[in-house]
Amino acid sequence: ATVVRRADYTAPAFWIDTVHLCFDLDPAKTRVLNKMTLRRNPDVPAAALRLDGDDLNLARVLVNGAGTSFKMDSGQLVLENLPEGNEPFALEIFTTCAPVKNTKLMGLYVSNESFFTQCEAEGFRRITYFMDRPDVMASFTVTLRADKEKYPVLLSNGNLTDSGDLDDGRHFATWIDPHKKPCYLFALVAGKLVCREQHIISRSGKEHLLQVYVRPGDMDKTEHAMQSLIKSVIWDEARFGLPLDLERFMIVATSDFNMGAMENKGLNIFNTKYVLANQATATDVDFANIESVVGHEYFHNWTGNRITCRDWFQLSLKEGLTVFRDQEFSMDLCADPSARAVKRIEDVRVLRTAQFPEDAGPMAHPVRPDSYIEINNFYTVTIYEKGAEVVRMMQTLVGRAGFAKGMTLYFARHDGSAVTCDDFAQAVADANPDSALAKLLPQFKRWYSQAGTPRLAATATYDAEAHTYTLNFAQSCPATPGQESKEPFVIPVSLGLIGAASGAALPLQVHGQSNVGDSHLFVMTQASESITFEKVLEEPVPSILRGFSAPVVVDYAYTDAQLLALLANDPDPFNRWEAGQRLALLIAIKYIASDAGGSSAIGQNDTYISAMRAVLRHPTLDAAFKELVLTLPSETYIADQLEVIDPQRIHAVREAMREQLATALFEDWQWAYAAHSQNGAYQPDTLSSGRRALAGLALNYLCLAARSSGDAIWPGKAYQRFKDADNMTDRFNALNALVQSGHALATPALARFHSLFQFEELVLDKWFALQAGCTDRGGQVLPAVRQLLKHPNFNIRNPNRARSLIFSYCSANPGAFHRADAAGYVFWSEHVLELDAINPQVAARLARALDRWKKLAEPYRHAAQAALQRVAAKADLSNDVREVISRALA
Ligand code: HT7
Ligand code: ZN
Repeated sequence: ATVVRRADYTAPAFWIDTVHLCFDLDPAKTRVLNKMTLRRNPDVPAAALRLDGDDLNLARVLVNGAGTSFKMDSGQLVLENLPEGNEPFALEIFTTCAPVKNTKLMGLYVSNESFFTQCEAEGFRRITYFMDRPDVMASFTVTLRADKEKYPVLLSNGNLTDSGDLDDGRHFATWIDPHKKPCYLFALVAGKLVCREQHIISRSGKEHLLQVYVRPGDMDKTEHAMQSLIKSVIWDEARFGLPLDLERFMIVATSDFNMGAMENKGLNIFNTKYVLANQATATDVDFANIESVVGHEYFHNWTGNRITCRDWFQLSLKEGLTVFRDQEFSMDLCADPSARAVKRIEDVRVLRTAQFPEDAGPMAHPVRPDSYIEINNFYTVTIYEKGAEVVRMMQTLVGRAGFAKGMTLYFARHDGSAVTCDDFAQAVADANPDSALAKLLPQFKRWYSQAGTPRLAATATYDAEAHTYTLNFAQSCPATPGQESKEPFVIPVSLGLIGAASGAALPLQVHGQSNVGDSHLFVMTQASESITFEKVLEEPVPSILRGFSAPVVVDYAYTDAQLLALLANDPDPFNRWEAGQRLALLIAIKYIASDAGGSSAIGQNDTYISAMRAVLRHPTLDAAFKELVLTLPSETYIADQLEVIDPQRIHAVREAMREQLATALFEDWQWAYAAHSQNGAYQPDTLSSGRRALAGLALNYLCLAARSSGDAIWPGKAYQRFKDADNMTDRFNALNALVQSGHALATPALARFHSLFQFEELVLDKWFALQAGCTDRGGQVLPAVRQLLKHPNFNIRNPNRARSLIFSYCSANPGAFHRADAAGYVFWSEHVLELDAINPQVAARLARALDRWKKLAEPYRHAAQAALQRVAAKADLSNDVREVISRALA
């Protein structure tokens, strides 16, 4: 396998100005005629033209209409005898491919008898020979021809300029994209689809046609996606002055898709999971995800499409920035500051449970990686979520208005080109010359080049006589593969102080500074640094890293009393939630350490329980926030805090803590359920979804408590709720409560759920995922999963279904997966190999389930290593899986 290195980048030897593609669509043999005009790039030394190709049958190559010599080299079509000079020349290439055999879902493939494409990152080469790299931008004209009855809808990027009937029941459509684009943004769709459409007039007075295409039968699930799209258009124009630059913007849903969605210019292709929703089939979380993914893809139209990446090492240029934009979009749509904070907490939870472990494991890489074997393996939480945090820190350092100015300068400088992460950071800094970002730019950019999660160790001293309070910080960053030592980062630390006794937010007076507020941004640049606050009249508790102002771990030896003070009083909702999580973590870690391998009995934890009761019963905190505070840190997050991971021990302690919360707060949960379960007509807004989330958590705890007491009332109520609910959120929460508490009523409820929704693919995914992710009591989950593999609704070729069963078990259910008998790992290795033969991208994601095997306690560690070695021993592994497994074993 070849290693691709960022340092080896060279500009292309040729430019492709225009591309005219003509497709004769046929599932078994699609013909592709590719007519291009090219010219030599005068800025680089003359070289042969190398065109990428993969799984194509080449029939003809003509240069300026005449046959030419060519050779094949490592899958590339190499043309050496091309016209000299800088004049454009015509190149015509005729190939065929077999979409129906394309199980990788990259390039042109068939799903439910329709044609779809996926070209990012390197799928276009599976459609035709091309310079498949993002810095080659061309004008595309596309003609599609297909059987009219089977494929009545023919779509591609841009504007429809011609269409009509052909002989033999076939028809055609020609699309011209007015914008130059890299080939990874090319798309076509052909099939039996219906669409919801809406005309909108944008701020500038231009009219646009918005369309959402789905399979017939799914029209009643398209309203929310359309509304999300309209909101996205309005938001990007209002917040960043970025208008829709197309007459027509289309979204098409397919149920076979490797990722969430794809931002092809004017023709976004989506996984159905992120389009289809109505109250009967989708949960509040689904509704929220759809809004944010529709926003994300739409926002790519500027950050990604108008300005794209010079090479794939710059992937976070578009992904980190666009995640940041979709996070801001969701926050700006929130009705109040509390809902904004809830969204921020949810985003940080994803970062800490998925990205922090990645940054500490064998796949750790910088936000701008230096090398890769398979680019598909680098669509990671580091590129996306950590990348978004890096952009967020820039905004913190230049302010919201300053950041908007930075965006404006970025577009003024680079619109229509393919650029680097450096170009983006430079634009934001140059637009804010007096900012801390501008002054610290070279050091700030270490966030792009150094992998690993920095740790910020804090200590404090209070001088009660001088009324000064000093916080000392020391930063460090662990070694990561290929990076032994790290230079200090620029860390924006948002700080506050809370009176330990009064609970009041203390005014912050920093020596030598005139402004006094109750929050202060301390920009740390050295390995160790201090800050002193003056006129501190009472002993404070530090509120460090408010709003999670940097993607770091804060080590401060908080006492329980300090955490309780923050939980009760911190005006920063993020740190208020964080205090509750720290309290729970302290308890979990104490019991995990106290008796490795022994009983899971835990002590009283009265203070914690009372604090949780106070939050639950709090008169003004909102329901969504309470739900987050009362949810214990995940097993994965707890594991990430430990040097050695005993997954069974972690599971047992966390379950014991859940049972304790369930029984000790039984009456409070009853109250919470009653107070939050009537919500009137269903609306997926943040307020009512927060109420449903809290009612769902309450029901979960009530059924869990019933398990210990033997009481049948709450399981009975949950079953009733499950049957009567008028929306999927309440119905699924009730089902979840029965399944997770292991109550006998779970069996009929699951059967009923299946029969109600057997024709709803996305709901069946939930049904599979719930069973595979269920709390293990005595090892029943793996046999159930194996049984479900044989279910008539299971299909390993469909990524959503594979994820719902296999991934939910291997990657999202540590208590069931890490078995002392190694059977979970055997299951994992079998399915990595099976999937690799079908869809390497999906297989490589599954392969990552054992990333952290070196931290496992015995007997898990050896068993996991053996499973990895079994996979590694397979001779014809894909590059995708080989890269993940080799890094894990290195
Ligand atoms: N930019 C899109 C990436 C994507 C993708 C990458 C590899 C293989 C399949 C894929 N589907 C979509 C998604 C996004 O970030 O918006
Ligand atoms: Zn994206």
